[in-house]
Amino acid sequence: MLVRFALFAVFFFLNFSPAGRAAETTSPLTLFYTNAAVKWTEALPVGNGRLGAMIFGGAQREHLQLNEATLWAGGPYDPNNTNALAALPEARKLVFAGKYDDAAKLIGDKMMATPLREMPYETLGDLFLDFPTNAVVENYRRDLDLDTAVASVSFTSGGVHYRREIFSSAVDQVIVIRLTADKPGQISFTAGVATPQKAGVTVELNSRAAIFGETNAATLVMNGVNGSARGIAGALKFQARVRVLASGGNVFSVAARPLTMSEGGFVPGALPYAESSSISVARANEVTIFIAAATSYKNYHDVSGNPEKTTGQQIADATIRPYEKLLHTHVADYQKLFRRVELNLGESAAMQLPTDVRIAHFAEGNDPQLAALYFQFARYLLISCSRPGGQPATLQGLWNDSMTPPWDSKYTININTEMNYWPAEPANLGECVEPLTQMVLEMSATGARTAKIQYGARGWVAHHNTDLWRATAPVDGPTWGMWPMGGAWLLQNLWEHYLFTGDKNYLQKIYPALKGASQFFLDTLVEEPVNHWLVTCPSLSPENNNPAAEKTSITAGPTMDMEILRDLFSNCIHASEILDVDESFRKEVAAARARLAPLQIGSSGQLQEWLQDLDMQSHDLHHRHVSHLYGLFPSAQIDVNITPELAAAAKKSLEIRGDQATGWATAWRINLWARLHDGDHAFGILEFLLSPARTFPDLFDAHPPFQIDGNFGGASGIIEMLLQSQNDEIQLLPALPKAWPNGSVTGLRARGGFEIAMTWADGKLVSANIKSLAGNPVRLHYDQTTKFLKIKKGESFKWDGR
Ligand code: FUC
Repeated sequence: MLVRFALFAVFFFLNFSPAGRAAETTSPLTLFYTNAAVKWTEALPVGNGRLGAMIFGGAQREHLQLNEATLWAGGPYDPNNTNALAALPEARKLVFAGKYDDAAKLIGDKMMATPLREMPYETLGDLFLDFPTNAVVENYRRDLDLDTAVASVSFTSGGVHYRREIFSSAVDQVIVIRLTADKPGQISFTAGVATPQKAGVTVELNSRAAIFGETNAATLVMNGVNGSARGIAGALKFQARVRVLASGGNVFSVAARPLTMSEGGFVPGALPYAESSSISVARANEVTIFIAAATSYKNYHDVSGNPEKTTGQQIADATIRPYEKLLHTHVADYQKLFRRVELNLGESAAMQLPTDVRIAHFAEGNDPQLAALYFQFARYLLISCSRPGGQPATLQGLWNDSMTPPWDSKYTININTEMNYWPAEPANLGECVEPLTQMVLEMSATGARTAKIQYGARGWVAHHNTDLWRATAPVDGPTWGMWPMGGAWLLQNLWEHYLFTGDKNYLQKIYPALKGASQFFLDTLVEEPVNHWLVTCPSLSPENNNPAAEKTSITAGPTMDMEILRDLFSNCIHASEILDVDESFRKEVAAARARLAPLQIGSSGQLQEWLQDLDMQSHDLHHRHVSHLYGLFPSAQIDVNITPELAAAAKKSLEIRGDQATGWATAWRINLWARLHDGDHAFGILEFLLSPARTFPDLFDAHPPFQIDGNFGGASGIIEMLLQSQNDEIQLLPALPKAWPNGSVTGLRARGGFEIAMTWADGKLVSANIKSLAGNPVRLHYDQTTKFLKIKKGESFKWDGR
């Protein structure tokens, strides 16, 4: 097999490889391209959880589009609508009378947030490096190494081989760009920054900084204020610093003196930045560029930070460290997280092709490794956009080039933000959930105001969106916003963190939020008139119009709400037992749980999405959201073994909905089919997700437009095909598709505190290693065999599945 592969590789390079490709070998963990990015979705992302860049990699013009995770529009604000509470009884009456459109009108008039929309996440701006050459570029390659989190660009031009390395260090909190050439005195360029923000750029010259011998330095300093949006004034200031440190040659500010041609300068064309605030480097041997950025954001109600001090310090600290040291600490820090999981789904010659070509051909079926790369890319993205102390992954993670991005690149919490974190625990990146935990705890404070002002209720509530300022009131319009379940769903992600780790301190920390959310529903659930079940009202089944209405989604007690509430109440009860608190409250919660509307199977054998059997009259049978199937995944209330009738109904609903939808919705379907133990069906959907229709050349998910949830949901789907651990049972290879007959994985996590490694061949388990991290008992299942085990904490059990 190996020999065959090697032969093919040689053949490939001789016959198809553009000049020089053979020079660099492509590891299984590398994305690579033979052209510079033209579009943003061809550029490659780096990030340290806070500071991100999209790298275009042009030979004549390098372009880094930059982001800082707290640079959003607006400032602390209170969107709650004081008219809502008075309108609530009437809204409920109209819903229960079946006058959904009238209810929606009333809700739209009286209950929506002011402003009606939340604040967008914004770009920081762009760094351009313009190189004075028109020489022919050969041997061009740009790549992103997921094993080191370093992007690089290399090419030959005018007889010189040039190389750039770029990474965003979480240790040093700067982006580092290293430019080298294989001959001395060959690096000349002009560096400038541009931004759509209200900002000014100045240059600080530090001539002869002389830190590493013959060194010159200068710094671009961009100071600005964030945007205002929807009537909320920008309350943040920000600063970005770009320090250019050259070894050999000279560094000038163009403002001080323009470069002459003989100094390696050139007459720039239309530069996207002000020439008066750019830096030129002439004839350097090598150059290191440091980028730091910060805003005055401290938290959702405090914007008194000092970005100038922060960036100044970060740049000063980074500059005195040799490049090799910066690189080494970055790689070591990143690999602590990244290297926990290895996945091998099989290899083929297609691995040697550029990534964009592989995406175009994935459906042909000879590139199983691309699925492994896609999985590891999601892990790379999560490590790069969600680090402790920072902000959670937005709709675009950390990467956004606009002031008005799609859906504001904020947090849509009726699926998208939750999906972002689906792979976090099983893919052994539990630490990356910390920003989400912090956000939810903050929302439990802002959401308490919404609960009180808009519902007259205790506890807290959040609707279908939130932003940097932790807004929790219903936004956008009744059809999208009038959904009180966003906070409760997010709590399920936090609960999962507890299930995977068994960390009681963590449980203690999130318990008040669990309790507060439960209190809100104890105060606001109402009895529906037909069966006298307790239901949410008004509410909706996310973004799917109510078939009994003309054109609104407004309804009472949609299935998803009941499912989320069953989880919330159960988790709250369970937590209060573990922590031994709130005994009488626990009973109240249990009583309410018993009265929730049950799951119902409709006349077409489908799982009902609404209280009434309306699915087949849907305005959109193939709607992207599959909200009522929450019970099957991410929840486990519906289970092929425990509740087979409901699982069959969920399957029917899935068949009706179809396989292909927007990026995230396609990814959700993969997870659902894996939970139905149909690996081949799941794989067929993965083929669509990994096609150019749903994956951009840089492997970013295409809703379209770019939305990162599909990357994370897709990775989660791949895990669900290999390993499941719901309902107290670890299932090995529960949905292995025929397309992956041979493979192995190490480092996956299972609920209850286990770490799993597996090898399989010819579609059958060869061996599994189950390491216990918490000493909990476990039920282990493969194929037809179940084993009950008690593995001591820290010890492992090896199994061949028989
Ligand atoms: C939800 C989805 C859309 C989109 C948006 C960000 O509203 O229905 O498809 O993903 O979030």
